[in-house]
Amino acid sequence: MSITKLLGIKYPIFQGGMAQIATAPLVGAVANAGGLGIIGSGGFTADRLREEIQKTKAITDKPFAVNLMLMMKNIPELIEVILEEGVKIVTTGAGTPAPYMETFKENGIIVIPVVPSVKIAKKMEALGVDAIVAEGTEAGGHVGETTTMALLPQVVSAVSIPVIGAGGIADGRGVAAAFALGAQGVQVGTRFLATIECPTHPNFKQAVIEADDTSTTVTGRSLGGPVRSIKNSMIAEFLKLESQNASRDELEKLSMGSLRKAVFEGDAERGSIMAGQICGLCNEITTVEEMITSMFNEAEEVLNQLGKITIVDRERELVLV
Ligand code: TUI
Repeated sequence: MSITKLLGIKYPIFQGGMAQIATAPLVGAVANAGGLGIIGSGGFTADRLREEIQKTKAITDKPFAVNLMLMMKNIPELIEVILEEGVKIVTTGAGTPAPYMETFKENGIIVIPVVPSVKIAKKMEALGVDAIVAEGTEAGGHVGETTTMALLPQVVSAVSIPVIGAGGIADGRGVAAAFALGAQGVQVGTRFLATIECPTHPNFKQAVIEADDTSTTVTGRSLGGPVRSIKNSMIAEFLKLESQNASRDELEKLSMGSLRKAVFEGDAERGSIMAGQICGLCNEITTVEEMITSMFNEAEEVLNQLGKITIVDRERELVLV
């Protein structure tokens, strides 16, 4: 079954479950535009998640999902809320959903983990998940080391469940490329940061719009949790401390609360503006609907054009003989 049929959506696009950002206004808009909106529950209490689910239901009657950031300690409480509210699609990140699979399956929940490697993709398939998001290191936030270009076809070859491509996709060309590599859909985060419905401080959006292809970097490798964000004075300080082998305590003190500082206070210098390498293509703010429809119109155009291209000159041998 196609991923769109399985999930009851029109366009095969997931909106990444970005912590503190992917809340009701964005999720509801994506669902109404025909994509899969995903509430980012990272940093939420159970009550806050319930509130966001109810607000989303007030905006849309279309399916939507909740992302569980598995480094969080309150996952069992968040799952209780997901069950009580009847949410039927869960994506996971930053860990394994193994301890919760039985609960998910007993309750008919579709489980789609985000993975950064072939090894983890295979492990997830063996758990009985329904599909996989293969996320390359171009993505924003918590990332692995392999690029989307290399990761996606390797994951597609390694598993027999549907694969969604993520990391570095912001327009129709990226969608077409992901399909060429064997994906059945795409997950997009950064491009949604430059939408009207994205509920971040205007300074956060501006930083994304102004960024180019070299504006992001990865911090936190020394802590075993690499995170991609737009360079600023806090990130420069973090990298300097890491190069001096600073302690975990010192590094965590610097980054504590920095995502909220960027998202809500608009502090573009001391806050953490998590975004992917494709931010250089996110140059104007549009509505979510405009974004999704133009992305898929362009993807169809690109794929049609590619169908007309001659790559191998089959007459060449004849001409030469
Ligand atoms: O999770 C993400 N991206 C995120 S989470 C996040 S919240 C955060 N806030 C502050 C500091 C750090 C994080 C921001 N961005 N993407 C999905 C993703 N999952 N990327 C990598 C993974 C992953 C990593 C290891 C998935 C599974 C895994 O291991 C599973 C296993 O079985 O070992």
